[in-house]
Amino acid sequence: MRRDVTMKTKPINCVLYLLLCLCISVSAQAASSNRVYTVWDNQPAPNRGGDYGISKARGYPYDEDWELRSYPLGNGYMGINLFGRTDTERIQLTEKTLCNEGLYGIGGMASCAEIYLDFDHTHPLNYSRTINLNEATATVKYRHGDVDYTREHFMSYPDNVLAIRLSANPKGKLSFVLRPEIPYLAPKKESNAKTGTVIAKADLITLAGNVKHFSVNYEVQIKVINNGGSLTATNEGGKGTIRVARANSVVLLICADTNYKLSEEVFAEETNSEKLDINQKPHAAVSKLISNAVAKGYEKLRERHLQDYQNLFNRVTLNFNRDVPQEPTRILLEQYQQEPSNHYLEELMFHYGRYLLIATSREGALPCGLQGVWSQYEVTPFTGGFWHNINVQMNYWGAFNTNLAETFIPYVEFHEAYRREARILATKYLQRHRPDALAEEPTDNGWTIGTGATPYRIQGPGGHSGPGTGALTTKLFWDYYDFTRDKAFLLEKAYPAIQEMSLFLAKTLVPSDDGLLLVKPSASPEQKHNGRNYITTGTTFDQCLVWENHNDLIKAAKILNINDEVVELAQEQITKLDPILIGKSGQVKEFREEQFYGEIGQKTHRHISHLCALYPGTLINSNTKEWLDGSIVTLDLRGNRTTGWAMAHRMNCRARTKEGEKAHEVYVKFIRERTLPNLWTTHPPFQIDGNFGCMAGVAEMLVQSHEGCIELLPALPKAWNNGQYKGLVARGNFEISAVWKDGKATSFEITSNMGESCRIKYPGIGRVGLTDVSGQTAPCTREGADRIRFATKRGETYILAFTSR
Ligand code: FUC
Repeated sequence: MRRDVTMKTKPINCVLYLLLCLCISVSAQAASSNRVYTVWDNQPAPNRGGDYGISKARGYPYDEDWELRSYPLGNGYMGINLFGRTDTERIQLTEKTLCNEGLYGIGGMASCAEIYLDFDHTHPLNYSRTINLNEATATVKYRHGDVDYTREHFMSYPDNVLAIRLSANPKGKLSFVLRPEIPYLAPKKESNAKTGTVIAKADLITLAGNVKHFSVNYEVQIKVINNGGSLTATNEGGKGTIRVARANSVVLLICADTNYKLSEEVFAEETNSEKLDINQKPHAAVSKLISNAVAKGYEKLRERHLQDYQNLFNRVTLNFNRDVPQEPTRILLEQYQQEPSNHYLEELMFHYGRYLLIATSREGALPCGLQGVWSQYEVTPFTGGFWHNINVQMNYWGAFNTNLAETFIPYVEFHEAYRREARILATKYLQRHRPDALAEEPTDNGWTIGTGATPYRIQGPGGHSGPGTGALTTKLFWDYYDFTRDKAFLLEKAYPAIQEMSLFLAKTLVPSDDGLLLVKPSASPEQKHNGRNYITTGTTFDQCLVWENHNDLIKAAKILNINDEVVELAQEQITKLDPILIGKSGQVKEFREEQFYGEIGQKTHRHISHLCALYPGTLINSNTKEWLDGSIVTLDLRGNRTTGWAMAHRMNCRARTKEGEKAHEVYVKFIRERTLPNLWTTHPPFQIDGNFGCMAGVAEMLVQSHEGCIELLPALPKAWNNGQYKGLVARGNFEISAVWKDGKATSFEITSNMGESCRIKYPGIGRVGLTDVSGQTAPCTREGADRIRFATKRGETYILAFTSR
């Protein structure tokens, strides 16, 4: 799948980028705010092959070496896992649209290719393999015999190519066999039947074939460009290989595509084999990508990759003023697991999250799934798809405040393609549960989405998760607007999604005897009672999410000056939702019929869906003290003994309750217990949502903006007593920088990207003078000791410096 996307750069960020490059070159490793971040090891990843039988796999396929130790790179369309081996290198390639039947029959991402490079270097010295997060490049370096070998890899988004440069010093010493394979040609299930050939011809190897279930035609091309030496292509036994002998250096260019087209049709309830056009072959598209890459050449491709990537990555810096340790990341993690005293790893995980988000979610490609853009499997756990009862949303929670809003656009494109089917699902849902509420026109029932979704199918809500799942999704649309203040997005993208969601949700409500409106049937995601899904009326999850969606609709309508019937309905209904109830243990109740905490459902359940109103929702906040206190009781009683992403949700909630120490405590636990040596995070199994959830959590501890003001350093733990950041984003599209010492701010900078009025909250801020960058006093209104308000000009930066510190 490939659609044309024009490269966009924010002018303001280009300037920032140039400044950053300057700083990095002056002092890369200094304790400045512009560090070079690496994930690295002094050993290659082992490659012992996958295993389905071992207990850790919990019945899922499991390749421990892939999951724990290989290093991921991605460009949104495709991803690789790099093992960095010196005997036989393994580069496993995934292309997001290549799916087979998958678990549950709704499609599942499956491995696309295994690219082997036989070097037979059995005794490497001075070995290292490194991902440089500032460049999104990966390097493998070692000495073997009297030769120094270097391999550099990057996955370019603008040119949609994986580029690898292999070199040897002294020259003429680079020899290896390139031996790619198509995995899973002998499927375990007939429904995953796959064909394919690997053909080498001169300097090109082509892997092409078909995955039967959805008629996916796929193709991968590997172009070999040698400097010196010779190439020999052979096809013995049908196995296409290229032997490189005595080259000075070699560039490999690798492109992949399928006949998948993101469209309304692909989600339609048609037979699986008709979803794609079997006569459409990706050959021309892949050949074009390869010839484009060849024409540009390695250096130009690298330059374009860096320009694209660093425009995103360099927008944010964050530094807790800890020394950069010299140990390999794997050892650093082991040390942290023993004694979590080196807070550098907490900083590194944040930056790794941003690296991973850029690698997995780019405009024109599919959104980021449960495993990002990576799967080595034939049958990927949970399909690797888009899970809507929290996971896919969590992938994007941190996109806005960490200055990567455009990474959410792939989800918007995905949504617009599936919306026609989602409307049909809404009608079906209402036919089943609320026939009296059905509209005459089937298109007038709004849209809905349930838990499971893949590039080929979506499902409606029901069973273990209530209709609130849809509103957990639209929250992202509102947040995109609220952080960017892009009114065209609000009108064209967010409003239709939110308005039609309100329309659907309005129909799921039934009047109660006491004049309320309650979602029926309703479920708090995945909660079970006496071993069965607990289906009831008006769970806090569903009630709150109706409230959030209606509230966002009302706000959006006001901004856009729209008054339609759905807005009027939302205004009428929102007062009757009674969404938050406090129980006899002081807890925010999960179920209306619950009295004491935990009497219904599992006490330590991983989902804390009733706190979605605290985060990512905003209904519970500092202005609703009783509910905020109730949230703390719930979090305390629920505990932190849980799975990966579930810890990340708790971390964000603790940030919102402004409990910095508690937020940090769960972050530490998360890194110690649910982080793998390659810094992927695990549910288990590996799920990327945890990486993104904790990245969002770090930002949420450092700046919040959901209470009508920008609250600076709202949940700062002692462990981060000194530090600085630049470029985090607050609602209203303000870029925030902060420097603090001994737990207290020394200065803040606020860049106003949209010229909106700004309100800041921080202890003692009322005493601090506001200036512009030239040091001129800027007008500002004090609203007590801890709050100020000021008008801003678009593009201007404002400074608050605490002189006495
Ligand atoms: C949700 C969670 C599970 C898992 C799955 C992918 O259903 O409840 O724990 O993360 O998504």
